[in-house]
Amino acid sequence: MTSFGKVVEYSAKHPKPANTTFSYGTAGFRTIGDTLESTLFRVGLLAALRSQSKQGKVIGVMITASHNHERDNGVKLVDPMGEMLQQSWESYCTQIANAETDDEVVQVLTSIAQTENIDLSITPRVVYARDTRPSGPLLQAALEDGLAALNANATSYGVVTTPQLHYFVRCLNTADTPVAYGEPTEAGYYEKYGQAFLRLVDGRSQPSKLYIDAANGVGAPQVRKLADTLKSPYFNIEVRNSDTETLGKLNIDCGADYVKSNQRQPAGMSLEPGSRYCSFDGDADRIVYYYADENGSFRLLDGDKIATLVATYLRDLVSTANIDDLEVGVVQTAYANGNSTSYIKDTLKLPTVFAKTGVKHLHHEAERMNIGVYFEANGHGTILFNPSAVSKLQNATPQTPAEADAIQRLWNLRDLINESVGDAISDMLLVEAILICKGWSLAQWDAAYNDLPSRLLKVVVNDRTIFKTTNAEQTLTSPPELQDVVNSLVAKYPRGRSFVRPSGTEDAVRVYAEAATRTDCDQLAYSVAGAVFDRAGGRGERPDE
Ligand code: G16
Repeated sequence: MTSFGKVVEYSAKHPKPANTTFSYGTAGFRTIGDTLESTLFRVGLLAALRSQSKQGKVIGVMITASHNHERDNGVKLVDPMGEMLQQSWESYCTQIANAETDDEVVQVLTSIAQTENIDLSITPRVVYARDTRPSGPLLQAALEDGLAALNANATSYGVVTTPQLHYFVRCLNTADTPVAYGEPTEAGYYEKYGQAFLRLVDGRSQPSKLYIDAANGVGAPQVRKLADTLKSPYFNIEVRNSDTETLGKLNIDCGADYVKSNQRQPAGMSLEPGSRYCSFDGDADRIVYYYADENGSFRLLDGDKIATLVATYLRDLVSTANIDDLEVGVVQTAYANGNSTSYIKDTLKLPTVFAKTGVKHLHHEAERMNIGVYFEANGHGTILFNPSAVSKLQNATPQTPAEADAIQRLWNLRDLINESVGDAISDMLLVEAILICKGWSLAQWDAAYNDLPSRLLKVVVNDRTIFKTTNAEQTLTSPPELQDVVNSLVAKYPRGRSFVRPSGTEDAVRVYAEAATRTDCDQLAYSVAGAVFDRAGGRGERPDE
């Protein structure tokens, strides 16, 4: 097929490493950066084909390994509305990445084009960006070869956060339509979210300084640009862990994943009672808050706490707005603290559902709700207003100034959040706006409910693909009998809960446990991790308290 005429020649420059299998997982491809050159080239080809399958809509490609170690890298595709790649195409990604020869690459492309009935005369349009990782430039060059091989109209956004790239894709594809999302530029991004924030907090008391741990990643320069754009006392920040130049610092002893997993402050931050802190991860799509209480103890406000804060605020606005049948719901994963779920159901009286780990799964569940709040406990999430909610807001006829104000606030909130994907910067503005409007400190936010003690552990095993799960990843179906062992361990502890699942982003198995006391929780977590290690091919050090 002539459309693929240049592919073999270009592909020869990016041979696939022998004896390596790639898989498009929770967040795209993710592994050691140096092994990904052929994959990036091929993702370029696939992005072009995906654009043609969408009649030339713009497709995004983000080169990042987010919270992972600096030596890792990864890539994911972004669909036209800024959402994650449609699931049915994930297997095409895996297929093309694993083609053993250049000719096989062409065969896979040809087969996809036929199966999807793609018009190859359409000019593909693709935009791409990367985070600050050292392997980024080389991988970007491989991607550019893939795009060139299919004559794509390709534009680089340079080094930006993952959610910024999602935003640009949505803006480009909605430009000049009734659902235009914004200006597809960095300045447009800061303007849209920044102005919505200022509209929400106008006239309220100014907050104290917010210390931001940027994980030595791309979030550091980007959040500073936001501050420069806003120039507002409502956005009074100091950025720490902002060294994106020195090798070996990204995500090390800092960042949202470190803070959430270790339940302690990052390096470079000593906590003063009364002060306010938050951490982004390496590509700024996750955020967690924290503070020291009056005894100096570390207190974490993770994705569950953000979800409950946001859901409470939205529920109250919706109630004041007095719009019939406008409902707020919450989507969580198995990692959600049991007490957060009880709080949502029993105190807030809001519906909540569970989805598998991975924002794409939560996003789809949230789309079914009028106003869907979704957050993973690790701080990855956002809010979605579905078309029915938007039309209810448009048709609302407020009878009182309070109703009119609540409706206006709901519009402003919608403008403040990145509806394409979880976004640390826009989520931070959201949390800040709600806290400013309520006049709350972090301790007042934290007081809504107490987390059950929880622990997240990693176990390295010989082959994590033998781990299979069901029931929103809360139950193992393989290896055989391991779930029975987990069940018998859980049964020993009051309010005990534990599950085991293979990571989609790291070569490890994750073990989550919670229980009524810290001691019980840790015992449960380590005994489950030990059982995984002993019975399912543990490698390296056995997990031990
Ligand atoms: C990615 C996904 C998240 C997921 C996380 C951990 O985050 O986007 O939805 O929670 O990986 O996944 P796993 O436990 O399967 O490794 P990020 O921030 O690394 O892109």
